[in-house]
Amino acid sequence: MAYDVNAAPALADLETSLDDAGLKNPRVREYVRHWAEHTGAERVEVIGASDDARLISESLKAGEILPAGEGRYYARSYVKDTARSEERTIVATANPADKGIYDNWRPSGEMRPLLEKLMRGASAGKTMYVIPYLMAPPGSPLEPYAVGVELTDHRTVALHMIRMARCGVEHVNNLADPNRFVRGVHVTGDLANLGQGTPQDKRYFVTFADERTILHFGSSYGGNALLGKIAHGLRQAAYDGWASGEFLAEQFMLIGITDKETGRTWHIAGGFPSASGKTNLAMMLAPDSLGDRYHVEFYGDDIAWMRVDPRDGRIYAINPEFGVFGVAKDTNEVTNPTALRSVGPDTNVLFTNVAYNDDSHEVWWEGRTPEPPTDVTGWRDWTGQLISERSPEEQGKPWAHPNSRFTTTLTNVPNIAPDFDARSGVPVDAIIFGGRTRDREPLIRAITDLAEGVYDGLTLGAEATFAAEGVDGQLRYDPMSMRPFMSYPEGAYAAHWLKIIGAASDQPIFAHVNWFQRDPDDGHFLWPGYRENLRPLLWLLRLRDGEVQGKQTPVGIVPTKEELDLDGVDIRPEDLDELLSIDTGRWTTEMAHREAHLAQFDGLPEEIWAAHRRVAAALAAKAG
Ligand code: OXD
Ligand code: MN
Repeated sequence: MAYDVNAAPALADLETSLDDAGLKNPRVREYVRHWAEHTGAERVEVIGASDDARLISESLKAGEILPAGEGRYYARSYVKDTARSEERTIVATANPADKGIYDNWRPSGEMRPLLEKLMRGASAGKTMYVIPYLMAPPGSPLEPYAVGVELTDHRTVALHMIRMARCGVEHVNNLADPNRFVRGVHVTGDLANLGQGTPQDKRYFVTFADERTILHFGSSYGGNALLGKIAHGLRQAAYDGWASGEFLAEQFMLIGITDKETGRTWHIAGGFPSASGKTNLAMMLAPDSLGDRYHVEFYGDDIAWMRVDPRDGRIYAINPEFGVFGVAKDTNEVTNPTALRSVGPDTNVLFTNVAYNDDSHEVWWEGRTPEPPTDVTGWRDWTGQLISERSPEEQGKPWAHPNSRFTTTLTNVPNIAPDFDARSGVPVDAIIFGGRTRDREPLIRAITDLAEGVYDGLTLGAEATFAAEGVDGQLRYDPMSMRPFMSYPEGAYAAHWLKIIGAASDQPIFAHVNWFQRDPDDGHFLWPGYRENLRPLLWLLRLRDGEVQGKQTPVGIVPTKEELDLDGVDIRPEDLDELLSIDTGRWTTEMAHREAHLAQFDGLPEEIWAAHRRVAAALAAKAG
């Protein structure tokens, strides 16, 4: 269909709607005008958090969302639009030196015209929602990097943004530099005709990092569409943090642990590749036997920005987000009761792609209960198909999509930290990394040297999850859990880490954790996990405070059995021995894989290579 420029909103109407919304920033208005004309949107609507109730009722009326109990809502996505697409995600700049191994770099001169062509007229007949937002607690020293305006032609995306970011015109009206905001344009496109996953794939998700512009075309799902979260909060912010030399933006959770006896609170930030339990850890409760003494507080489950605070020389972290976009699968009373409480009645939670009951408005996903509801009356799977009409061959198919989600604001999380929106963020005592590894990695190993800590983050990985992804026993490396979000070269990334953390006069301790070691014979997990994960973390904090010494190994310090508080844990002595020991042979094999992994990265700082050689030499001496 030819694009008819006359269908674009009359300029006068557009100005009136911007005036009515109180949008004063002239540069934002100019930007909205440009893209409204370019995409051919029929009308423009500026929205913020206070529009949520109205947007919800409009979406219900239009059938875009369905009621899922009191103050809970449900949406299905298009069937071929269910996850972030890494192969279609690109970082584009003018400088070829920005090309790294994982950032999928392309010249912006090539990508700009492509995206402009795809977006031209592509929102015809639709409303363009203008969403000014802030990816930081208000008043944060990182606020200048946190301001953005997303334009989206999808109302459900707008509802997600309101939950995931602080939204409203107040975030852009009085900027010291009115031009300093991230420009994010999201155009859904004709989802049924985009060739998702085929050689004719028309989708493009591009961050023009040096222009602070994000253009995403061809999806309305998750990080493809909520531009504040991953595109701005991680890719753009990581680039900005590097370019400015001021901060790190990482796919990290952030928690606080308070000792109620002494009143002391520690904070831990940490990166985990997907499917390694990051959200469960971030929402963890203290085990019953330690609950009288310790309280775990939630700050965030997915993103942390970290900088040095000149006032005390410590690393401070903020969670730039305002909500949780959590994976529903396997969330239940055992794995994450906190998550269930945060999606209860009147939380205004939005579920996506879980199973839904037309009659009772209940939702269900795999792992919510051990078995699906026995009475299937009214139940539809995530595609909208009635379970009762499934053919015999379809019976085994999951009811919910494996990447189905719940979207809820931070304030619904029962153990949200009281200072979660503190301007300065919170001081970080420890930075942890953890993957899903069935052997080799002990329960916890602490690293006190900065370069060895960064080296450990760069060699983070998780077991390949299915055969096609990797060789048995070999990790899929995911440096700092940032592989899909890297926006500049890895060598520079490592140097930037050394610089930022190195500038702190009181540096966090590093550690690598692994809750997933298994018995090679019967496959049982050696460590009970979940709430018990607090115990190795408490040991780490005591180590940092000099209260325990642990046992030095070639790959870090591990706890002695006596140092780990195991009161109330049901664990076999032989499993505990295994969890706290280092298999030199397995580690030596791993070192060769690490070397090949690191060798891909141009300009990797010598300190990182030196750390690698130190660990290798210590292992060789031990094997001796
Ligand atoms: C992700 C997410 O894709 O947090 O990592 O949604
Ligand atoms: Mn994530």
